[in-house]
Amino acid sequence: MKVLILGIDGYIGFPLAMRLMGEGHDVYGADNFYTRKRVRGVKSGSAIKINSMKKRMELLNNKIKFFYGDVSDPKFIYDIVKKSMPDAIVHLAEQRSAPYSMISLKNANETLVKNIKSTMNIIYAVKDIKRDAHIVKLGSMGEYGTPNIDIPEGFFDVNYNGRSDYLPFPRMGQSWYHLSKVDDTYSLMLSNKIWNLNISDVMQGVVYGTRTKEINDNRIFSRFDIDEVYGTVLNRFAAQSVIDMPLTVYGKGEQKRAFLSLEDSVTCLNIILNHPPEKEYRVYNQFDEYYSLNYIANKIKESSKTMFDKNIKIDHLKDPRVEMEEHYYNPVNDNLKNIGYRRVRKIEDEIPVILKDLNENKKSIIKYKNTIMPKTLWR
Ligand code: USQ
Repeated sequence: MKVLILGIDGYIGFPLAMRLMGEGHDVYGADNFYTRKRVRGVKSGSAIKINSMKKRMELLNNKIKFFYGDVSDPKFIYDIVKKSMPDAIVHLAEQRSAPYSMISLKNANETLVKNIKSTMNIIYAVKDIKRDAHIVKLGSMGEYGTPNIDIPEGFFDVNYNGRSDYLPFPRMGQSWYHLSKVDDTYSLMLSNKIWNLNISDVMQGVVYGTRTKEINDNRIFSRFDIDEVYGTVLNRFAAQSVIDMPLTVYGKGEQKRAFLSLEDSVTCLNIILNHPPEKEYRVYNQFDEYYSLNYIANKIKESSKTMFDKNIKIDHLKDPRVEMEEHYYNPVNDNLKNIGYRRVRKIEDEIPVILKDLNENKKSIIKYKNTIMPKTLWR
């Protein structure tokens, strides 16, 4: 299969490229190092040192064809789709931080414009150049918000005033970032309806971890963000514990979120690529399990005690976000299970691996320490 990965330099993009290459696919990738630049912009960096793209390509024996450019530029997308004529395009190239989108009007607009435009560019390039290509688009479990009912995969049966229909499940994103993903979802749905494009829309939970089965060599780590803007919760708690900082649980910590390891994320995307839809728009809720933030914080605390005999404190900070701190949460993830997904890494086994890797990178966590405490306020 010929696969074009947009955002190949990212946390998930690079490990996915290694997985696909290892399975004998022809991998093409695009990136403009937007995340590297934006993370530097908040005076942070990957807590685990990563190589330049040139070096990354060399380590992979220059088997990947890399295109430098911006996915929100239609000319660039048309050009690379023409050059690669892919069987599948994996779109991981959006602005991916909810806090970043909440900093100012400029950040909100940048997120909305960049994300919505990039998805539109891909839709049109596929329609015009390679209509049978499979678009695998990274959305977010956060598109659904936290409704007081079960969360299905994209659609549900509705009975209203004596009539019934099968309709998109309500989306209630809690940041401009999440709303940009909601917009993508509706654009993809429409593109399937009018042009029969093959779409897998992936509602992914919070990803954690330092390793996949390909990351067994210290030279090929993926990036690992810990700052308040780009770091996600479990990875941040792990980094905080390594430098003996209290864990920064926002609010009561009874917020529940869907999680999966980096290995499981790459595994799921690979399975989805191997199951292209036939002129269908399919939604996958991509996660392994859901947990409360208190549960995650306690797991990190326990592992720090067992591994390093530390007594890490758990702080409950006033929540900088506007979100429910206690709520019902019950999403399903049957669609992935139905095409063969089974959890690869258990959270209990993965946390000690993360702590060990981060402990070896303690100096760099200390270097970025000032970027850890939350400053971005939703209110
Ligand atoms: N949180 C803390 N302490 C922290 C950081 C976060 O308690 O130090 C809490 C947040 O308030 C939130 C939860 O942890 O309730 C998750 O926050 P997060 O920063 O890990 O994740 P989020 O902002 O939701 O976004 C991340 C990715 C995004 C992806 C999303 C999946 O950045 O790209 O779409 O996870 S989901 O959360 O399912 O929407």
